[in-house]
Amino acid sequence: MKQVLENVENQFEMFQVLDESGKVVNKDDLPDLSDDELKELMRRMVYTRILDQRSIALNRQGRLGFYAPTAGQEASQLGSQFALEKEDYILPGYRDVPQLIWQGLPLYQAFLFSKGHFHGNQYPDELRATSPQIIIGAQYVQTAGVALGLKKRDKKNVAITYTGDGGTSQGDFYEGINNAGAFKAPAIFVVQNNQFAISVPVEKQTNAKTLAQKAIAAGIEGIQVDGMDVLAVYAATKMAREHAVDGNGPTLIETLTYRFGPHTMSGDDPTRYRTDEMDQEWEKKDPLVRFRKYLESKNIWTEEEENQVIEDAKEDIKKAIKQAEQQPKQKVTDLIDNMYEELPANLQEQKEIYQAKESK
Ligand SMILES: Cc1ncc(C[n+]2csc(CCOP(=O)(O)OP(=O)(O)O)c2C)c(N)n1
Ligand SMILES: [Mg+2]
Repeated sequence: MKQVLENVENQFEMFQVLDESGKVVNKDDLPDLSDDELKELMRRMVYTRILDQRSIALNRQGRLGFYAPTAGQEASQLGSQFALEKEDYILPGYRDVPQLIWQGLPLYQAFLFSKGHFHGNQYPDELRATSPQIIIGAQYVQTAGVALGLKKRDKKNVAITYTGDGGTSQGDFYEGINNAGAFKAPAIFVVQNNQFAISVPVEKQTNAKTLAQKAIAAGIEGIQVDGMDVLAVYAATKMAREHAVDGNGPTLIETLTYRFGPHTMSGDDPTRYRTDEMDQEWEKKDPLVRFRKYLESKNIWTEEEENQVIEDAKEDIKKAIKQAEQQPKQKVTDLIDNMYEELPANLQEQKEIYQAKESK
């Protein structure tokens, strides 16, 4: 019995393309991306790092509401999103706003989501996504359903979802991967293993040596990927996407990553549950540093280009937060209208009371 488990666990070696110094360690799986595409990936990672820094500052100024920091997880988030097609579906968790933005969510709406304004969840028609899920793991079940729908409609598209290491302990996680496996639905289940569920380390979360191996019980593909290596995450997601649209069913991708900041801006203190050594060890794996080194070795990325991206990001953010702040405040009647297609009589009565107040 012990041998069976060991045999399984030994299969889940971390998949990597670039090492920490930006050198290609796996030529066979180096993705076929043009120089322009490589630069676009870098641009998105730099932009998203700035967005994270500015979002934290705006939150502290009281200009944003709920915010879950993303620095450190850019390769996991953007490498996987870069492998998607426009008509693929994203079912994100609360930390996955960057994927939505790069799939087409206007920045000012991302800010409105943070502020708890309903317009932050009214997505453009061409953006196929649900709004960030707060209930841990719930999006995994929904993804099985969306993917099955795509299959039944003969679409050559996938539904991709994201949860964290903590999310893999939820019943919804197992229900989602099992159901999608049973129906060979075109789903991609990403687990961003950032080592902690708020303050709980992954070693206390599960006795499983990897989270990727949880795929075995569902009879689906599973792979553990270096989540600080954007090319590895891209390559794994691209493979999973092809596998799914070819009718072979879902893949579980565990990305090994780290959040450099706190869990959210609501007040946890990472120094109470993480050591400086651990932070430093992961900072050496910073996905931006590694990819920058790779691009510099190919002579396709300069400091000037990076500074330009930073300036552009700051400018966009300034405009977007202004636009978000100009959005009319939400009213009680907006809440009622957004919740109900047909109003029960008691709410109709209440709505009229509020309408009268709001029109004053
Ligand atoms: C069903 C449910 N239980 C508990 C919570 C409270 N909660 C919010 S975030 C979180 C930790 C999640 O950790 P992980 O899945 O590793 O994701 P990460 O935040 O690290 O990206 C918990 C327990 C919740 N939102 N939903
Ligand atoms: Mg986590």
